Amino acid sequence: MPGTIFVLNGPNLNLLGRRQPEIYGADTLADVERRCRAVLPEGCDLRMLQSNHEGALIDWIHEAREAAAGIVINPGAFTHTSIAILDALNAFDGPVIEVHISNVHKRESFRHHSYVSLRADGVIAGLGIEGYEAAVRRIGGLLAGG
Ligand code: DHK
Repeated sequence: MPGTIFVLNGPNLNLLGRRQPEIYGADTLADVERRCRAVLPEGCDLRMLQSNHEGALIDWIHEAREAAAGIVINPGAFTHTSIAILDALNAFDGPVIEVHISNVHKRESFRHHSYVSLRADGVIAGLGIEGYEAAVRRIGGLLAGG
């Protein structure tokens, strides 16, 4: 089923490739976008978005209600704090896949809880930026009915 997939990225992910590369790797968000586009399901389009501001992410999730078929989201640290992002995602009807580049469960205990997981149809952690590709593929599968 055709449609636009929003790939939303939260705070500090604009620094991907330069920020703590031992945790987040050397690839940039532009590399993530290229790799996601390479696995884009037939008939789908992609919008890659990043903000350091919670409200901007919420506004894009609201926009997704009309403009997106599915959402891939790495909310960054808002994963662990934002009931507002959870509420916005709960107002979106399509598939949602949550991505974390690092294995959050192997890290500090404050990273072990995710509000977004209460809504996500799937959660990927610790696959590096490959997690985004897997998420885009999975959205395609869910949109196709599986
Ligand atoms: C990215 C962040 O910025 C952290 O705040 C999260 C996540 C983990 C990631 O692994 O992609 O705790």
